[in-house]
Amino acid sequence: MTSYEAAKEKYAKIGVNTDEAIEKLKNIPVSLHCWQGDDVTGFDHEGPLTGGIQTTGNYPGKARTPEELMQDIEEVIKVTPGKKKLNLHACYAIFEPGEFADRDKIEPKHFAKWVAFAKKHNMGIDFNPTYFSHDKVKNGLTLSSPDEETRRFWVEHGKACIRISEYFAKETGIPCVMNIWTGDGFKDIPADRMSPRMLYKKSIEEILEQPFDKNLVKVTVESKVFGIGVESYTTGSAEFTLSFAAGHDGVLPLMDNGHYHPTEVVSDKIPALLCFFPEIALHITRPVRWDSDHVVLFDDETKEMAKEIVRNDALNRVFMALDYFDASINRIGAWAVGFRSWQKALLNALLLPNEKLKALQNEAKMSELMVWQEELKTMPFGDVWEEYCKREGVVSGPEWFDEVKKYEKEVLSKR
Ligand code: RNT
Ligand code: ZN
Repeated sequence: MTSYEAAKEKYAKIGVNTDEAIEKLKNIPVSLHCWQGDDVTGFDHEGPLTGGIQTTGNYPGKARTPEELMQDIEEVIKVTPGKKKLNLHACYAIFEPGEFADRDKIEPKHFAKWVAFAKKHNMGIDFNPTYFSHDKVKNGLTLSSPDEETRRFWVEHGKACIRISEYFAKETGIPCVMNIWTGDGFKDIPADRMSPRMLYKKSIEEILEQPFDKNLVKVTVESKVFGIGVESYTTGSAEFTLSFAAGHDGVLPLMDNGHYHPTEVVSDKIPALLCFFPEIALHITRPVRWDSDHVVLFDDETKEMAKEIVRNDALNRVFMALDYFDASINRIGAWAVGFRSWQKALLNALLLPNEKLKALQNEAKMSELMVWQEELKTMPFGDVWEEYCKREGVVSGPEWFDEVKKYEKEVLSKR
């Protein structure tokens, strides 16, 4: 008997079918963010990363061109099991030599190479307007700027991005999630907290005037609590984005688990929002003391978030995307550890006897529930993970990193 067969029997005894869990996991799309490969730089500008987000570290081998970034993504695909979607930012537009289009003027053609790349790997595409790292960010504000010219520029950017998102959906046959996040806010105590929010509201409403098919483009709004240099006030706060999504047909709230006060947990917010929204979206990250965007690990809160999606039967209602960027370690390794961790979290959730646990809660058998939840932690999860990786054609143990080391030696070190 193989270790997988033994594990399968153990899980069967608690009413869990491991083969079914593996089959299910294979088909759950998870959005892989392109920006881990180049420290959120993109190809449409020179100059620093702005908007309250920061990458730290200077590990060699960063992707400098679209070709390098695509090659790196292929390397990540090689060492990670599971179905992927590609998550692009508008600043990753690809121009022909000598060509340039500013953010308010970008068109589908500037993303044609990404579409070809996504098609090659059977991936859908998600998209993000880029409201940072640009000289039209005026006094730290974009869509909530009191300067009409600035605000208009960024509204036009949002509209251009809706057109591009629809193009992605049509080309790939898979709906595109288009996420609006701005770093708009103030470093120090503002005198007026409402006007920027009224402007932000107006701006997103103007973006939504761009006609589009709501079945093809899912517009999401991401909240945040604070950013570097934007410590005192964020226009797109949790209450703002949640209320905006609730009040606008076809707009979904997006929760990034780095964007709340440190004792708040997104795992608890997922079921709360699922009571009201047909669909929601997530940015999965690892905040270490603050919104640090460390690589996602197979840790308790990550497991808990996956559990809430699986046990509430919401795999088709939650759009999952990864969002972290670490420039201090091998970027491919970082990318892959995060993707593999979320795969593990989903598998872990799929291997729980969720109905049995719910019944214990409903019967108020809380001691027994605690016993079960603790004992489940030592089930042979690793053997099922190994089998899943095997069936997906990737290495399950730490040896997958040998491939990354080889790539570092042969490709990254020469950049
Ligand atoms: C920033 C937000 C946002 C970005 C990406 C690059 O705090 O999390 O989602 O990380 O758009
Ligand atoms: Zn995010």
